[in-house]
Amino acid sequence: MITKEQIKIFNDKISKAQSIVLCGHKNPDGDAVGSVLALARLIELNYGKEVICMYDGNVPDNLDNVPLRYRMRYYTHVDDNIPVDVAIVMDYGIERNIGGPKKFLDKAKFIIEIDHHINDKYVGQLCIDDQSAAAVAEIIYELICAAKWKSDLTVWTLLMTAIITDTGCFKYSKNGRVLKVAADLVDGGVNIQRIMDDLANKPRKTVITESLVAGNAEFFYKNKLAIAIIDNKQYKNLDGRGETVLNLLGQIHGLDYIALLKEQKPNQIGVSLRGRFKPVEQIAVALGGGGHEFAAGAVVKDTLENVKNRILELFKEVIK
Ligand SMILES: [Mn+2]
Repeated sequence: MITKEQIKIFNDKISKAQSIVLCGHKNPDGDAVGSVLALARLIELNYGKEVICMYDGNVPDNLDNVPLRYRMRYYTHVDDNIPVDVAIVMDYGIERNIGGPKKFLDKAKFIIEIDHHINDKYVGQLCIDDQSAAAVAEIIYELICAAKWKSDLTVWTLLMTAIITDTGCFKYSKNGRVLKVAADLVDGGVNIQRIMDDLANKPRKTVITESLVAGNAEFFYKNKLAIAIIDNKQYKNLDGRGETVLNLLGQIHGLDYIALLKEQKPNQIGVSLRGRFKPVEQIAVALGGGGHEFAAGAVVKDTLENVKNRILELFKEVIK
């Protein structure tokens, strides 16, 4: 629930600001990019102010066709010396996830955060947070309604892109609210099919790597567990987190668990775990990570072989 007081502060700070920067988390996903660009456009439409949108890490190729994508600037390409009256940080969760743009927050006179994660500490002085939202885009939509902002099809398309990516195409909707927002956006002219087609955009080497990795998966414990491995050479061809490999293997009848091991660097393995109606979070926690009940992960500083063996052991306990 967005309060009148929050809107008043937002209004005040943005109206007076000469220089505004926006960012999401490092390696921004559809929600971070979509929400940043949507809010940038909203501020320009409603306050007549230009803002700077920045990011750290990589923007995945599947977001190439997002409206206003060109507005996202790598943070080192933004002049260090610019004054910052207001910084708005979205979808960040924990401070460490902000990455390079943090230095622009550090010198901002005022920070606004808009988030749907659990925050370890709040970086914002104005916090428009809602953990029951399925995406930050849902909060932005509520902001549009509550503040009675002017909006347009570009904003709505960005919000829908964010919602579709963050909810895994509505799979992870936490409640009906996100579907109501989506319904409003469709009635406003958003074309879901067009957005989905635009999101299906990867380099050939990525698709070939993903299919090879899925094809080489190994199966354990009466085919209840699949382990797929992306070595360091293949990792460089990957775009995003290898979600496609998990989705492909996740269709196998009778399979309960999937572990995807990504050799990000020698001795640094990113682990993605999925359970089909079976919890995997505790295994991620045992590996020093975390996540959600059926989708979790960790980054383990060890060799591929050791991490694989550790995962086999952990699952052995679970699959009896
Ligand atoms: Mn998000």
